[in-house]
Amino acid sequence: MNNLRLSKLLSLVLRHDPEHLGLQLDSGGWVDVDELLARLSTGSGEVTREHLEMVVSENNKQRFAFSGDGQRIRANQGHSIRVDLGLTPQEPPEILYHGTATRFLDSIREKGVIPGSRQHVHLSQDEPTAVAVGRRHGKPVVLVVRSGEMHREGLSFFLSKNGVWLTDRVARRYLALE
Ligand code: HQG
Repeated sequence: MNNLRLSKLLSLVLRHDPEHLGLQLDSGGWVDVDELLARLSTGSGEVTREHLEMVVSENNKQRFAFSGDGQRIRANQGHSIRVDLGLTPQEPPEILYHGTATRFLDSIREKGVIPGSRQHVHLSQDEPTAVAVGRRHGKPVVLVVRSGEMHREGLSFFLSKNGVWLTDRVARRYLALE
């Protein structure tokens, strides 16, 4: 299996559909590495621990992490399955960015930014990252989020291990929109 295919399969299984490989995530989103390797190795050839470690360490967005003892693995963020990542709420920067596509703007004006199928709304620390996130859905547009104000009003923010800011939703009034 090539690296990209393995990485995409890990995203699917560790964020959305562990059943795809007959696995289950624990409450923290972890799966046993040996079990994962066994399931990955049934189809088109063996996946070794070394291969998995390489794909995890070289992943361009650091999407996955091993537990401290190396026996378990999970996705750092992006889940649609309900998991508790055990992240501690953090004070966000005054401004964060949400990259989206222009075709969603009308609906966002109405409802604010909502998590869709994922557990959280994903926010970026810088505009170029947000543009790249938005481009996945169409013509990109970057929304400026008044995260500092949200935080002062009691809303929680979490910073994933790979640098993505997460929050439950962003109400219309915290967005700089025309
Ligand atoms: C949009 C990638 C209509 C929202 C990225 C987004 C990220 C609304 C889409 C991570 C809406 C959901 C997540 C509303 C929000 N009406 N559309 N009221 N509120 N939306 O893929 O943020 O490469 O679930 O703007 O880098 O694009 O997978 O979320 O366009 O970190 O690791 O609904 O996925 O990471 O799309 O991306 P997504 P996202 P990975």
